[in-house]
Amino acid sequence: MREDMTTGSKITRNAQLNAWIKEVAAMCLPDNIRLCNGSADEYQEMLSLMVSGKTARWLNPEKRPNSILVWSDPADVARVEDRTFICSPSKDDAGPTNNWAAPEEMKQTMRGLYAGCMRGRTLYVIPFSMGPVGSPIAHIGVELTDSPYVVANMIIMTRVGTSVLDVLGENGEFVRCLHSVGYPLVLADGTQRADVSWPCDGKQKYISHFPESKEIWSYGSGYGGNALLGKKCFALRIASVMAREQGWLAEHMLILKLTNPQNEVRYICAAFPSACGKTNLAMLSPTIPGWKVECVGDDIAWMKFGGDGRLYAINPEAGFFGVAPGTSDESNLNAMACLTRDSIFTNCALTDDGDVWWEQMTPRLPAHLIDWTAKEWTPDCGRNAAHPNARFTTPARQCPVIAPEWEDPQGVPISAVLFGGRRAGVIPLVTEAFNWRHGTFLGSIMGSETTAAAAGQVGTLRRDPMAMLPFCGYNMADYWAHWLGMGERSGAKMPRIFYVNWFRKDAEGRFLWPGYSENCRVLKWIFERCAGQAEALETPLGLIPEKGALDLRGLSLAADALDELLSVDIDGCRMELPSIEQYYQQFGSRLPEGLRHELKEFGKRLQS
Ligand code: GTP
Ligand code: SPV
Ligand code: MN
Repeated sequence: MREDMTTGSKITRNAQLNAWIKEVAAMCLPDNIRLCNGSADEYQEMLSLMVSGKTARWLNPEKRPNSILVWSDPADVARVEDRTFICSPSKDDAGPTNNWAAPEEMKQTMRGLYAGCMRGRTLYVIPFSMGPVGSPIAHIGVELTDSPYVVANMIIMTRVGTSVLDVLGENGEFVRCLHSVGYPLVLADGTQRADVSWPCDGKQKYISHFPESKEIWSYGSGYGGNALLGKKCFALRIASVMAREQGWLAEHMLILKLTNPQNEVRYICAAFPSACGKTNLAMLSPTIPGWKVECVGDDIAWMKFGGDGRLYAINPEAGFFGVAPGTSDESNLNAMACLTRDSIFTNCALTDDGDVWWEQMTPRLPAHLIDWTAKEWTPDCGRNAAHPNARFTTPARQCPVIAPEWEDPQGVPISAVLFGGRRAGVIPLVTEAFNWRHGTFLGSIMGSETTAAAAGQVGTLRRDPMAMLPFCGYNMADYWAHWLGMGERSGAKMPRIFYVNWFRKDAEGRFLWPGYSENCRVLKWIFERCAGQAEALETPLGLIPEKGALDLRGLSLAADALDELLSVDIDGCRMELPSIEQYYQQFGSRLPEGLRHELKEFGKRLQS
């Protein structure tokens, strides 16, 4: 099948794929082309290649068997939202919340950057499935990349291999994902240069999406969502466009399975912005006896209607690319258990005995470390040892609480959808929407304080509708209309919608709610609401738990904390009305009438 390794003319059975590989090879000029099969041997080979190329180091095999630590270029540590573009034919189709460029102009610019950008390197062809191979909810992509780090991460995060090419067959459709770190080893004038441990383009980065042709072109970064193109680029930005065209949902949501002491099961999705607690909630260890949480997915949910009119969700990914800092036996024992072996650590610190460390990992600070910038670190040095967006990549199957049905090609039926963000004030611990349309409204006005998951300032409040602000591949107002339309289509069979906030603070700036495992108390109330059991109180914002409806047995909360957690700050809501109106205004006539109506009703409820 591999007749011509340098031009890629017959590398697979799929003629379109072969032609595309050939075209990219002619532009990027790699020394070799390699078709990846996703095997264990290939994964090991990529790790060894990274270690010999000084991109990675092996961790102590007695501490973390078969695991590596990678340090990136300090200028390439997170998603670059200001370099992310939605190149739809018209600017209005990208909408006011996305960066836009005309497709052909962008392609022309990027062709200039891609020209010869893989000189001296290997072009890896990664056929991957988002979702169980062959599932009716799954979709196929092919990433072309010059980064072994990307290959290894994609093998963990997606299903890579020949079985994908079998499903693709001779004529199958796939999303084209082109990626280059943008660091050729032979320059245009023919001079050679040595590789560096984390190749990237320090000056230019582009993460471009072409929704019409369903293509992704990424250049200049090797990090996370900028480079692992199956994740945010495909599974959210491009998939959100596909979902709208085809009548389903592609969302930035975890999926969890909740079982009560009577062995009844409910599946719940939750959309929180980046670094706002999805991985933690997805694997939570409940503190209420008899309740169980199992994980189906921790970052992305694809939901399609089943024959019964309900929404069924799959996790399109196969691994976790999780935030390391803050992860500990205390906060997320199950994530820690995933990480005991066969994992990739990026921008974590190195201990003297060859293990990894990050902030809050252990109750006691290590006396000495090498930090993520390869400098000596001691507790008094005044710097973080790990980058705040340091990440682990680990196979989902290593999670001790992975749900047995996590790879069910049919997906799991969703009973509730949660929205949430970091809100120091105003928003209560939990609020239930009156109905789907009101829930869509709550999702659309969701705000959150920014985190280190994206380059830029941390801790400023921004609206992040449905946690999709950086991930919606088309006009946000049209996306809301799609949400409303989905609800009209399936009515009462749609999941109930809730708005949660683990991050409310007191006057001294301390979290009012213990969070983490204790969030199971809120999950229990949600479960019971879905079963028509727990009591709720009507407020202008929505339905909040009746006093006593929240199971707080065994939890010691400060005396007035609960009152504050379960109160709607009416004045605070009133003060936000103008900013919501202003926010909506930028969408002009594209704003769905249903949301305009909800905002009006909200205003009225706040007056009375
Ligand atoms: P992405 O992978 O970027 O999409 O992030 P995520 O939403 O999966 O966030 P994650 O679960 O990794 O949590 C990020 C940080 O939020 C953690 O380091 C915790 O410090 C913090 N966090 C998570 N859950 C809670 C909670 O219930 N309460 C508080 N106070 N902090 C939390
Ligand atoms: C996020 O930022 O929401 C992530 C990490 O899950 S990344 O893959 O870099 O997008
Ligand atoms: Mn995420």
